[in-house]
Amino acid sequence: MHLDHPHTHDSPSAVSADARRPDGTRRALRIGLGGPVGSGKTATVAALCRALRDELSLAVVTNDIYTREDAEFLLREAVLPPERITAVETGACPHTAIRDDISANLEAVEDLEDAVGPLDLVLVESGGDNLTATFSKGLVDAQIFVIDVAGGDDIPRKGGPGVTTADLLVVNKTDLAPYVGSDLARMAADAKAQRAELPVVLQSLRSEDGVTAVARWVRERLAAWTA
Ligand SMILES: Nc1nc2c(ncn2[C@@H]2O[C@H](COP(=O)(O)OP(=O)(O)OP(=O)(O)O)[C@@H](O)[C@H]2O)c(=O)[nH]1
Ligand SMILES: [Mg+2]
Repeated sequence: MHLDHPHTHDSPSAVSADARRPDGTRRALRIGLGGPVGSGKTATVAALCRALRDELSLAVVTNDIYTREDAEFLLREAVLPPERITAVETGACPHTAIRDDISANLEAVEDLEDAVGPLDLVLVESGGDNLTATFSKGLVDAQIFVIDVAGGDDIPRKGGPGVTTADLLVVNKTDLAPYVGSDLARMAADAKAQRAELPVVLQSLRSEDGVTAVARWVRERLAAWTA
């Protein structure tokens, strides 16, 4: 049981305190991707890298509990040059490393900026977790919560801070809906009811559109960040 997390009620929309590096230059926009195990976080990160790497300077931090599996996947897929991909091995519940003790992740982000910067964007993927997992606003400026249709079409209705307060909710693997009996219209309606004006994207990375809508949202965030 985790009953004592002091940061659970941080507003994920709030911007990290230190928007500038010690030398006064603006640091990269940091976007976190969280969500349940296997929902498609790494696949979304890979697709975002492919969509944005020619127009932006970007890097990725992955979190796994016991391995570097996700970083190794991104390296194998060559979505970015290897020096732009770093793994954090959390050794504990993933949310601990993105919300409670963010030091290893912050260090990873700052080391990347030092090594290959200046960067426009750093994507931080959380290890797969549960519906309560959110990022500390001290680590990321905006967060995407990724769920998928195969996890059950009642997930948006079940709520939790990821579903209700993430800056963007992604309902992934819509191509699988017919096979698992998920009602996409209901998922979209439930998500809207939980999130009021906050955006929701339904996507299939197996479709032609792929990550287009999420990439557009990232570009908008970046434009606001650099404005
Ligand atoms: N059919 C289908 N499969 C997908 C889609 N997106 C991801 N997958 C597959 O789903 C599986 C899990 O995807 P990952 O990206 O590894 O999921 P993850 O959320 O990073 O998983 P963890 O980091 O282990 O929590 C992989 O086999 C992906 O190829 C999609 O849109 N449609
Ligand atoms: Mg992953």
